[in-house]
Amino acid sequence: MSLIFYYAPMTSATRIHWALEELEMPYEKKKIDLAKGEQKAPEYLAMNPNGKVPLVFEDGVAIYESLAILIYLGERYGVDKGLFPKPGMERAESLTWLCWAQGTLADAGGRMMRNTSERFPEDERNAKAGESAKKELQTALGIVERALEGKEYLVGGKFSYADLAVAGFVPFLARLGADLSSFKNIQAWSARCTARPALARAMQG
Ligand SMILES: N[C@@H](CCC(=O)N[C@@H](CS)C(=O)NCC(=O)O)C(=O)O
Repeated sequence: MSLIFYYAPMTSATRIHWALEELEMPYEKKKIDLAKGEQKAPEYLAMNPNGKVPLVFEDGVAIYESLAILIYLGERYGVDKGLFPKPGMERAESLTWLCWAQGTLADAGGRMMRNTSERFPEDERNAKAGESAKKELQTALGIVERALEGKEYLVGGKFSYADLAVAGFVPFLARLGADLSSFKNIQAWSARCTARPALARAMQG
């Protein structure tokens, strides 16, 4: 077993946990206790100088940033398993969704959270920035809604890492206060994706 997955439950690592479970291949899990600061221990920082999860260590290389890990897993293992298209136009579509999920969708959600959530100090929150992030989030969700029109999944007619990359953020965004009520396609697709046994296994921690 050569792949080691460093994670903490209910964090950015959960999408990667889900992605690994979808592959149904052996890997070793190492839970990092964020509350104890294990992500800032020198031996961990030597692998990921950002001191964050997730991290995948394989063949002597530490791979961090969940987007990079998802692409790595997709390219190396996901093609054979039908989770990531081989190089070509469907691969390009998948990469678009993976990058868009992180750079546009989650970015708007993150800004909304930082500016509206009481978990962040009041003097660091900006109501106007929170409001415009919320609008951007609704616009972004509208893009997913239209992309799903007449389709069960985003790319190639079957579940893939493109769906995982986007749907993996939806429950978090809903908890944050994103309004999904008019997005019927997203609701049905998100329910399909999040009902997958691989996600249930990942959620066990
Ligand atoms: N851009 C990074 C974000 C990773 C991240 O923010 N991880 C958080 C958990 S959600 C973390 O490890 N926080 C611990 C810390 O900052 O000390 C990724 O996508 O992998």
